[in-house]
Amino acid sequence: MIDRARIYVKAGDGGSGCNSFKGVKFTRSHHPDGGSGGRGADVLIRVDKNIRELKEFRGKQHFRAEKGKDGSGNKKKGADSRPCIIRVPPGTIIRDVGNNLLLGELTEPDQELLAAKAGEGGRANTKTQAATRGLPGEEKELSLELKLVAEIALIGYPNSGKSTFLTKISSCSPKIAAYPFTTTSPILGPLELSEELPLLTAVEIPGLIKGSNQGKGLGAQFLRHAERAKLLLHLIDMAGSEGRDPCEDYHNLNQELKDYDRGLCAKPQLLIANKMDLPEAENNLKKFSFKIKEKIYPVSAKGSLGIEEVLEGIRGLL
Ligand SMILES: Nc1nc2c(ncn2[C@@H]2O[C@H](COP(=O)(O)OP(=O)(O)OP(=O)(O)O)[C@@H](O)[C@H]2O)c(=O)[nH]1
Ligand SMILES: [Mg+2]
Repeated sequence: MIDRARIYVKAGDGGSGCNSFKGVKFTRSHHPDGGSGGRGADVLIRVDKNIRELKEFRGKQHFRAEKGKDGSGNKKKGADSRPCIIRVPPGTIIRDVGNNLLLGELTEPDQELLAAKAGEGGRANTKTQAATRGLPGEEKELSLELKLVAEIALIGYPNSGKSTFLTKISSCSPKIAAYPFTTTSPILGPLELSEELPLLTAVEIPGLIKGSNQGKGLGAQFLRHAERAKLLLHLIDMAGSEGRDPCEDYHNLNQELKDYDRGLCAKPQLLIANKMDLPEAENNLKKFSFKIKEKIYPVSAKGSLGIEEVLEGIRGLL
């Protein structure tokens, strides 16, 4: 997933004002009749909810907006130019590389930011003054960073059943397989909790294991996409597949959240004990709930058991 990009933007310069004089009939005098220059085009950054990542900026990094049209005789003003619009996914953070200033965060559909301001058009000539050139448009180097907009983030060890669970609560169909790191970039799924509530989004965060913050597995690179979440769904493989211990998994993952920091470990968590259809799970759950005094939702994502209770829990917490 491409979730960072750097682009260069240049707003349009203003068009030049026109130097022109018109003779007055039956006299030797002349009146100025130049037109002023048109305004250049702004560079706007706008959210397009159909875009999911910053991929297209790999191929195109330079955006130059059009210059304003020059003025002409007969007091004809040059036309203003139309803005150059750069489309980005919801959740894009825009910074000016030159001074490292945050220009804005765009999260809502069609939200817009003025990235570079156009130059005004030049003045037309007067009796005493010559016409002027248009002003230059701003130019900047910008960094774009994507932090997905999702109210709910699914976290858990590889193979704990995050993708399987996501297919049961939302209408998306990620790849599911019995090997770790099947999901290699965050997956978004729309989630309708009830007809009265707005449509929510859930995101599967891939590749968290002990040491993710030191770059193990896929590293903690994708945890950024859980930062906007209001709620974390923490999936634990209660069957302890591949000889793992569910209690250790739980503590290790929470340690990774603490090490990553940025408020993630303070977010409310809903604990989901998955794979309860497997024989080892029942006994493991007993041991687990003896050690960890939190509310636990026993689930079989594969067998579609316990899903409604989790949705009820989400409704309660949100
Ligand atoms: N028995 C059983 N198997 C499950 C259950 N949920 C998931 N699985 C299986 O566990 C394996 C991993 O499932 P995924 O949904 O791909 O797990 P994941 O957490 O998304 O895995 P990564 O994307 O690799 O991190 C698959 O073979 C699933 O069929 C469950 O409730 N019961
Ligand atoms: Mg997955």
